[in-house]
Amino acid sequence: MKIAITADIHLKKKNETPERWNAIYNIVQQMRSENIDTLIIAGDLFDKETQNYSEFDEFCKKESYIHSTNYLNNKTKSINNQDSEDNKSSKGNENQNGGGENSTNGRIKFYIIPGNHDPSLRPGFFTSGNIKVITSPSVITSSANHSGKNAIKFFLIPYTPAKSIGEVIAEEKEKNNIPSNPWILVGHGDYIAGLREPNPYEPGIYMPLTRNDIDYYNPDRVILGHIHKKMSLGKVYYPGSPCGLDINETGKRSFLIIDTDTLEIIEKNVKTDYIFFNETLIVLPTTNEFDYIKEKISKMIKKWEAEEENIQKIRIRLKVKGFTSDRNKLFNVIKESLKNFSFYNNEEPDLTEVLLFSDPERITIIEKVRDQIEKLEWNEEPATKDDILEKALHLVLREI
Ligand SMILES: [Mn+2]
Repeated sequence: MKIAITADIHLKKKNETPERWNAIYNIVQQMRSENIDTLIIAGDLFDKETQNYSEFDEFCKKESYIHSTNYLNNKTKSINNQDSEDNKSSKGNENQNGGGENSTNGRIKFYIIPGNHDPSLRPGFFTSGNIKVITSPSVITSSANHSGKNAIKFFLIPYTPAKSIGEVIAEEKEKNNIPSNPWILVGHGDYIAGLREPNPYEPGIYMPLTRNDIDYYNPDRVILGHIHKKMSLGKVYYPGSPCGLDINETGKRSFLIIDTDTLEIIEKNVKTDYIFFNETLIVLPTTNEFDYIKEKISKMIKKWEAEEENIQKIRIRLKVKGFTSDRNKLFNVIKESLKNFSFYNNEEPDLTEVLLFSDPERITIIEKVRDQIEKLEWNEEPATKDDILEKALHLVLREI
């Protein structure tokens, strides 16, 4: 059986952030077409806590769904003090339920883990029977597969301020609440091993999970919300936000599907309203400087891997740095090269860090430097070739 997982949708009111609602709607559509009926949301479903959750409640009620028998067992085993709601065994014919508070009625089941933006979510905020809010560490179990293989246990941990994920697991271990393998840890926080990119959306460390925690408690997979950029590091996966929240959340966005038979995790693209790209280009005042920038731009566009139908969704922010012989011409060349694309918030290419330069001798030097840098075998760490070129430019060309 398959289960879908997303996080960090940061919903506000529909009329404020229609693109975020469209993203979760698209996830649900794709789940339907693959016959997946469980969605786990690993924190920050909402951008902030409000007094009104009715839009999401209605959204979940409306999603009627062709019934499949693959529900997570209804015996959501409840640890700590969480009320155990459903004790019906899943015999696969829930259509009989015919409504009632806790009936899922063939709709997609939403398991919501509170994140640092919505830490106080409670089941009482929602009336739709297919919404489960996880308010304390809880194990949910997938149905056994057709070949009768072991069911997979998901250990869901809500975000808790001033605690680490490791501390919570340790506490639960004391109480013998950690499931036996195979199990999947789902939480909301920072993974501390080799994480190079902090979350620019919110600096600071949130409910950390360390490499040692993972080695010691040994979940088979870990899926975390909080970092908005999708990534995987060993057995740790961040689905990332399924819709770029702003120009800094770039590229195509995804959600995850986990196959509980094989523990394979795949990424699925979300059809979003917009795709953001936030780019920086370096310009050089060489004799063929305008061809050079045109080529750079066409490489940049290639790298976006945008299908024809996605081109009109793209929103760009472009910062240009370096030196030119003609700022006005440079500006026009860039505009012309990107005429098929739209800029974020109708901005223009930003040329404020482009300086004028016209000394032929030093231009010859910088051409040579550029060619040498291009020849370097360089893995872009800790600085990119463009970063190096930019520094070199300033060394050679800046006014003395
Ligand atoms: Mn978030």
